Amino acid sequence: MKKLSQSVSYEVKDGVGVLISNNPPVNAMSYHVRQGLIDGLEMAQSDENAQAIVLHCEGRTFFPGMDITEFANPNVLEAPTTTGVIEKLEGASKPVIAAIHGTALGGGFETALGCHYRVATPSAKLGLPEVKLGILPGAGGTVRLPRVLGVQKALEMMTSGNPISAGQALAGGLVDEIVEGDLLAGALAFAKNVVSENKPLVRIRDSDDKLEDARENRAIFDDFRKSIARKTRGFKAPEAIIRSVEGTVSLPFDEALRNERDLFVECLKSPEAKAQQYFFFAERGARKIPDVPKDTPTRAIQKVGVIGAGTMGGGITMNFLNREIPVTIVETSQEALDRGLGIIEKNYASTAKKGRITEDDVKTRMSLLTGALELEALADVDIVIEAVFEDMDLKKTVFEKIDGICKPGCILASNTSYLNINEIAAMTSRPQDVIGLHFFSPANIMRLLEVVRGDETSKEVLATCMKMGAHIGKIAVVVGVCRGFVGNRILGARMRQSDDLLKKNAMPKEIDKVVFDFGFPMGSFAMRDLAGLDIGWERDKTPDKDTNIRHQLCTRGRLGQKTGGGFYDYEAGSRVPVPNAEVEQIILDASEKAGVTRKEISGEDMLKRMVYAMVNEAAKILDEGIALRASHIDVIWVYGYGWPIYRGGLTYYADQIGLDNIVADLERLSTEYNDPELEPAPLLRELAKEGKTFRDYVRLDHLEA
Ligand code: T1G
Ligand code: NAD
Repeated sequence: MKKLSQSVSYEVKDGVGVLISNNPPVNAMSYHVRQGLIDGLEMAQSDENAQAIVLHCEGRTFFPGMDITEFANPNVLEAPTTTGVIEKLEGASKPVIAAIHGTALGGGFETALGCHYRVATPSAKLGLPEVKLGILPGAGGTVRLPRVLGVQKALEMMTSGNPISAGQALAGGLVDEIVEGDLLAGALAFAKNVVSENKPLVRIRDSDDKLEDARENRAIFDDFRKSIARKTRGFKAPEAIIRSVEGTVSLPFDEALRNERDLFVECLKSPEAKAQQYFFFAERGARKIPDVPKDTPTRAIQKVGVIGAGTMGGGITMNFLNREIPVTIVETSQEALDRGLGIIEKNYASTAKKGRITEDDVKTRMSLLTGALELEALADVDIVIEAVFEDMDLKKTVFEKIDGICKPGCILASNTSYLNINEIAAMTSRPQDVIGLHFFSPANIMRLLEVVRGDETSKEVLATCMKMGAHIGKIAVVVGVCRGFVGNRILGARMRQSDDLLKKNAMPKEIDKVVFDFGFPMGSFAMRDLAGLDIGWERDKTPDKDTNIRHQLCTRGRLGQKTGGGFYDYEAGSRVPVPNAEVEQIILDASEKAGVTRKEISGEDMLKRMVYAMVNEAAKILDEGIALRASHIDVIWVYGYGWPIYRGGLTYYADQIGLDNIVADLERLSTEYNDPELEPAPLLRELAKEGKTFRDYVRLDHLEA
């Protein structure tokens, strides 16, 4: 075995030259990997003992693409490049076979497409996820993939960025053989067969019959643009992918490669790409808790108990059934239980109808679900997740009861949106086993999970819940105890600004347009119509009824989409918000009764009031240690509240604007609108004064060593 670089080595096995990469943790194609491959290919080419060449990666996966940590390097585009590696592969005079396991992604998949043949394990995944990093495949993916899959499928794969299975790749002609058992042995056998049967060196660049359809029907591109317009609003990379594939169809191969390269460089330099690459690492950073080491013991979660089969209880339950973990769900009445179980079954049935799961899956999952009317049914579960009404007394009663029922070591979790986990934990004899698990609605879809760490919550319980969260497909982020934790607390800051803007300056459609144009899926008032205006509304307990617009709407039965109207009207079966003149009159009347003289405000200032109030709240949250890092706040808002990922996240966005600029604007807005809540938070002032960013800020002193 000859070591060619710190990560690549070469040896000959049975007349086949094997290039082996070993670059933990995931064989990212760092510069030393690329250099090693180029040197190795030259060696294998001239090695008489090697009739063929196999590309193999040790460790958990084949190349998952370029090393994203290198993107910040100014010389990232200089040799050795992935394109350079692929030119050598494709141009080799001996058959080159890629042996794929784990995830062949991005530049890794492009490298495989440069090989003459590809074999894969059954569990392998293949894809071009570059669009999720704000870029496009830059090593020939947009030029070679359409030549195999055709233009439509290739565009779908690259603009979604989602991987396909080995089986789908085989069916699509992207993989030549699925290898059961030992991958390298299978690849060597395949290589020797290519040699012994003198099979051709299949260069994808040489075939373009799959491009004919698009050549004859260029409308395919505009049709595709229209089909993804809503989903990719604000993203730059999807359009760059389409333009590159247009080049693939209209230009000779090498010119198409250059066209792709130019578009790649353009994207790589874009603020969107930098923001999305920041977010890639922010998401992975949120998995690490400074004072909870990776090897902290965790408990097995094999049986789950859920209390309350309402909106959240049902969705939470489905997450575990989806992973074939049995769940016992407890309700107060048979009627409520049947309703809850019925909704779960209906959801699965509609998912099966869409072909996303099979009828057998539905049967299996429903067979793992048990309904009960007594908390005693939860005596032997490993974790209980409480999702009863948002009422502190009720939750305290429930926790007091389950403390006496559940076995030692059972984790007691609450899905409360706002309430104090420490107070709830104090109702039990085992506060170290109490934690908040704040799912987001719909709980079986939304990926965010705020893991609320109580003062007594043990590291073992925390580590167990982080691991469990990942296992059920959630992005778990640790937060501290305060009202509304991180996500809802910051949402509150934005809502207070939008409410004040409504009362003094603008109508729902104007305020929502600002939020929508910024990149959120919908504005504040449309979002409240979706959730229901009556959540937390108590007719008799509402203060200032005359000037409280939500109260005025609810008393008129305008509870949101569910009643066909709230801040907006909704046609039957439509979710499109339509402004309503009566609502606007209610708003004007409320201003008048409140003695407010309404005045114009610019869209820019509306945005600054809402977003900078959120930034201000984020600074307070960091200062109080409720979030461990600013990037955690960004992960929460992207996955829980639709913050546009191509803006990186709330604190990342603030850093781009400059905290000193934000402090200056907050001071102006606070004075101009006489709003003390817009007074810059002490931490924000401090960071701005020191010319620092949120990314510079790390506070760990509130965590025991
Ligand atoms: N570069 C650098 N580090 C990477 C990396 C990469 N491509 N992929 C993963 N890591 C690190 C990650 O930060 C983490 O580090 C550790 O590996 C484990 O990852 C020309 C230019 C491969 C499916 O977008 O999707 O090729 O936190 O925790 O959940 O067209 O990582 O432990 O310190 O995510 O098992 C395109 C990105 C690049 C794939 C594994 N490729 N990676 O998931 O582990 S652009 C991608 C992933 C490109 C070309 C262009 C996933 C994974 P740490 P992990 P995982
Ligand atoms: P819901 O009203 O839809 O359901 C609550 C269910 O709890 C009802 O079916 C009720 O019968 C049942 N219940 C009440 N007392 C019970 C008891 N003692 N034992 C067993 N079941 C009991 O409410 P929801 O929207 O699902 O909210 C539940 C919890 O989740 C609340 O704490 C809420 O703040 C939180 N939450 C809600 C959302 C959301 O968007 N709805 C999001 C995150 C968190």
